Amino acid sequence: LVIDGALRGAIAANEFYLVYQAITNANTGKMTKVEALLRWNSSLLGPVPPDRFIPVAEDSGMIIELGTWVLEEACRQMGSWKQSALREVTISINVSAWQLADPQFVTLVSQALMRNGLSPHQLELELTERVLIEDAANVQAVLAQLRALGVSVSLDDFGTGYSSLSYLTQFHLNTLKIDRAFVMDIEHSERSNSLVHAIIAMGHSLGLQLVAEGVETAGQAEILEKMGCHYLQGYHISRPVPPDELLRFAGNRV
Ligand code: G
Ligand code: G
Ligand code: NA
Ligand code: MN
Repeated sequence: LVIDGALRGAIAANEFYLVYQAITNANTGKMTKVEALLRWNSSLLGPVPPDRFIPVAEDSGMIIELGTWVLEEACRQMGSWKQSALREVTISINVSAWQLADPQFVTLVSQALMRNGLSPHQLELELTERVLIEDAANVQAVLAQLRALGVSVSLDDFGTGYSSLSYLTQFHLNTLKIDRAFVMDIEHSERSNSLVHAIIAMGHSLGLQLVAEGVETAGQAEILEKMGCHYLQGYHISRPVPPDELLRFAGNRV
């Protein structure tokens, strides 16, 4: 309730900002994508983590407005990187179920791209498995429209929660993001190691790109690269950082 009240007006008061986490090519180490992650510094509550305010924004419907702000801000930032070392990266943003159900969604995406002079190939949308089951028929239609537009779609936190392998054939996805819960133990647990290996093999045979999340050690990165995982994301590579820090990091990585 307190969060809900504080959320109202927080966009207008400029209390939100985005941080960016590098996603690197596992073979070359080059930064090919960045994930935009939302942060809120509330004037009333101080910093509130997204795990706490996103569900509240979803319950109140405010996530539509907030998600639109994220989309617009990420595209604006991307646009500002045109002459920089980051000009070729793809930006990945998180999208919640409500946004996908909004009849305006595809229009909002295409307008944000156009307004900022971006190619649709520079944008990737991250969906969770929960998004896919909410209204499967509509989601399929929206994903088809996004695909026609040239925007990529990735399935976030793969393997947790609502996991069903039928999603992989039912929905047209470009990328699977292997949840960090599996990546965490690959060095020490034979079972986690086998599971990640199997997910990567399955992704390959379905023509999907694979991103490992939560890569925290050089050992994990090496195992994942040997397994054929295409991209790595996690504290071992970089924490989520503000735009200026990302630019500095890109200087060494692009
Ligand atoms: O950045 P952090 O690891 O604290 O994020 C926690 C959770 O909040 C993650 O599940 C992440 O996907 C989600 N999240 C972060 N930014 C956004 C956003 O812009 N939109 C939505 N819908 N979720 C986000
Ligand atoms: O659900 P989603 O995958 O979007 O969540 C991303 C969240 O994971 C971000 O909030 C980010 O801060 C966090 N994160 C990113 N890399 C790592 C990592 O290597 N270890 C841990 N523990 N968390 C990470
Ligand atoms: Na994500
Ligand atoms: Mn994830």
